[in-house]
Amino acid sequence: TILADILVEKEKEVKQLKQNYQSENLANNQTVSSFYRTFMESDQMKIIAEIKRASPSKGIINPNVNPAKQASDYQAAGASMISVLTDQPFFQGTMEDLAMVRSVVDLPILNKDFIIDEIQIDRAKDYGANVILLIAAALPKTRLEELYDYAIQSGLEVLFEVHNAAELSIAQEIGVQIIGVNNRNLKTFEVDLAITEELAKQIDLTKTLLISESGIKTTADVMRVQKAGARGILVGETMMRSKDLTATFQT
Ligand code: IGP
Repeated sequence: TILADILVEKEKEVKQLKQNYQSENLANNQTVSSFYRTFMESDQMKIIAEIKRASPSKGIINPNVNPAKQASDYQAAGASMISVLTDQPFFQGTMEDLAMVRSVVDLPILNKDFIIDEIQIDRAKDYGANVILLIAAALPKTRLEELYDYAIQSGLEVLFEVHNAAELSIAQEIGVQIIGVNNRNLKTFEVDLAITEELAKQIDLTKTLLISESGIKTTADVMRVQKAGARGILVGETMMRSKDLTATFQT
């Protein structure tokens, strides 16, 4: 599967990092508002806008994007958080993209990557991220729990991504505060917003922040996941292709 292929490359990247990477603070670590709290306190649907040049499912989306410009446009249009995809082999992202975004926005930033080791969490923080992604499908539960605890202890928040009931149970056993339901199956690339509807029924939405991720394109899509209980949406492709972000945000 594609996820397995990505993880093989990640193992190599982490091995390199362990040899070469010295953790140091590279960003001005400004205080930003808490992702969990700002989203829980609002009754308006909040948008996490993603910097995504390419993806295995869609190929090239917007290769020449200037991440700093795109991020400040997202902020101006009303984004509540910026997601920066930093995986290079499959998504054409870099950690430098994250650093550039950090230098222009004061919103919380999500480092979107396939995290399998603590060193990637150190690096995310060093480059100015406030939130990391952990993907339930990528690792065994014990390892997810270790990485979750490590990120929280490092002062980061965690968006914990699930796609089915078994993965949701793992999230609940770990006790995560923020759950991202990925509507896209990372194995087949099939997108179905019903995944958000199904899993939301099994989540205590008074305590857990629910984010619906992937495949959100229209006002109807937004209304649908909002009705299911999502307080936020993570949107990549539609934002990257938008010619008028203010209009896209209004939908
Ligand atoms: C955004 P979309 O369909 O709006 O471009 O999706 C985001 O949800 C997607 O990029 C994503 C992702 C991931 C990418 C969700 N989970 C995990 C890489 C890894």
